[in-house]
Amino acid sequence: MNQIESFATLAASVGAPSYIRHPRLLGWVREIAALTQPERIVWCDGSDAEYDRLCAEMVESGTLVKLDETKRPRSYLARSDATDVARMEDRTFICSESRDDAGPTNNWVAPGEMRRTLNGLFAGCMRGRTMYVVPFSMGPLGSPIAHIGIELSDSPYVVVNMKLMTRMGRAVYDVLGVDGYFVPCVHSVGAPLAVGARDVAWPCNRDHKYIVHFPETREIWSFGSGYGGNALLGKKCFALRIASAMGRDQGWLAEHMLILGVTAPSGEKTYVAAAFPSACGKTNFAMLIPPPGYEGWRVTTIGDDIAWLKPGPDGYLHAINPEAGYFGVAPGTSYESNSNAMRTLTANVIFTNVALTDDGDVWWEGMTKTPPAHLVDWQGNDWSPDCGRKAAHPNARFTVSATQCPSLDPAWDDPAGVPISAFVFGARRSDTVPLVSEARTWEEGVYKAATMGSETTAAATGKVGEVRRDPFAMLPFCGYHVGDYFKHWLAMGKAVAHPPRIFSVNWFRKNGEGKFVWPGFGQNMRVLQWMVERSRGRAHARESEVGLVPEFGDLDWSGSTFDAQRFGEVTRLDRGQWLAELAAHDALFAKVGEKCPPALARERERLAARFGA
Ligand code: O2Y
Ligand code: MN
Repeated sequence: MNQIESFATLAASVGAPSYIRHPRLLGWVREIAALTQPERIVWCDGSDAEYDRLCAEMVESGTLVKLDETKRPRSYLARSDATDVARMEDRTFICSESRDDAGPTNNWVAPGEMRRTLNGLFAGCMRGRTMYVVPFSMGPLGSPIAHIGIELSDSPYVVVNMKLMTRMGRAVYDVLGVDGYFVPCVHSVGAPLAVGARDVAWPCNRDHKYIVHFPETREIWSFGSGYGGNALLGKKCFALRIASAMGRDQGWLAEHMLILGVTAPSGEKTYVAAAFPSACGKTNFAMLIPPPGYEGWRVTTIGDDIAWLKPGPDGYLHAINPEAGYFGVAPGTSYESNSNAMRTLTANVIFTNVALTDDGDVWWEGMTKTPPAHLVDWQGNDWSPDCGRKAAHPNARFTVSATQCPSLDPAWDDPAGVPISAFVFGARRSDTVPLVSEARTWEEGVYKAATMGSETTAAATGKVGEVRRDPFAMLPFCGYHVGDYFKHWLAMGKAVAHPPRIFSVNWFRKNGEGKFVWPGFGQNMRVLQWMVERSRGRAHARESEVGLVPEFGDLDWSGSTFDAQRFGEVTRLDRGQWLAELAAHDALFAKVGEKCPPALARERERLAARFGA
């Protein structure tokens, strides 16, 4: 806005509704519209009527299939382009001023060069399309832990997903006022529509995809993809990559963590935050149902993927779930594996890339033991059980509001967040890492989390069983130098009077026959109970090379037939495997380079000494 232009003229130039009083926002919308040249601008209010209207328009255009109203009320299926099915780490960039601030784990391009590339790609990219202005709060509206973003997108699929995944809508402008801070997020599917041309069901750009973050100016620009984490910019882009850099600067943490509450039969409540790499059953743990024998215990869900944690006045780290919905992976989800998730999905869901049944419902691998005799697969083709293809894409997703989750914690929307007593770091390891161990000190815990490695799955990378180092489960999500991130974590332990205890877990140990030994799922409650008790200074533990560990009798085995011999198999420490593990830690620290904090090198020496290395 130049000095003589009135606010009214500026607002009128972008068709803004009268409740928007933020000149900088209006100026930015005008600037992006001038660059991208949309046919119209729509200011989203987040209402149910708007959601229903956009879904109806997408059914009309072929982007969504309406599911059977009696089987799956108010629910839809989207089928994406076959080139646009997942987050793309190789197309994700951290464009800090200095390469050194992005560090060795991020793709870096100089901001000036990237801006030139983006200006070229975004010029006219919304021609023939609508640019939606999507206001959203990550976290409860007005919470001191929450932050606001505005996403400009030419995808109505993004708008309806953002409505389910975030606190999206008009009330955000009340929090923003006339000059409140917001993270600007620009998204285009990168497929301008020529006058009179017919659109495709899933527009995207097959040749150019860029998911770009400018951590200093806290901007996100995403081009070419309409899928998940690439396009719903509140999630991985804002709530992890940009927020992690904000947390470093402002003294808080943005983490790839679920948040759950454990209520004991006495009524005592403990909150736990847990980080797992993708494809390690995070949603199942967040919605855990205690097994028979645990009558009176309850696990409640605050979040299934991301946690923002700030020091609270009581000396605890307080966590919120910045999201308001779940973008969960569908394959493998069943009433056996996660009945809370299945019950969440009975209505008001957007499914992406699952299969369609003949009676207008959805199906995916693992949902039932016996597949239906006929389906339409995620690419719209006829499917039968013997056709040799998967019916649902392995990364098929559901988008659903958290409010539908039967295990939703009453404090999930509390602006003050919940006080965290324990951090849990878990990964997929068929050997080496025991079922559970507790760090003796904050530094030992940071070392455990920093050196975490997880075996890759077909769904994640195509390569199976390779151990990929994934510090804090943040490898694809840390928006700055990973060495500085370790340093920040070390400092956060001193920033609060009551830092959470830190634990490592591994549900995935295999025996000599390659079979999982630990039953997992609801049985993880036994380990969770021990961690909760430990964080309250109770349950027994013994010293081991990798920290404090339970003996068989330290876990509650009510209702279980799991015996001491199998417990030995999932807790055994093999010196040879740990020497190899230490070598892998050394390789990671060499990659992190000079910024790797000396405290971690000291922890490495202590660990090596305990193994007599
Ligand atoms: O592939 C995508 O776009 C989604 S990835 C995802 C979605 C929900 C929660 N976590 C993840 C992840 O990759 O960690
Ligand atoms: Mn995740």
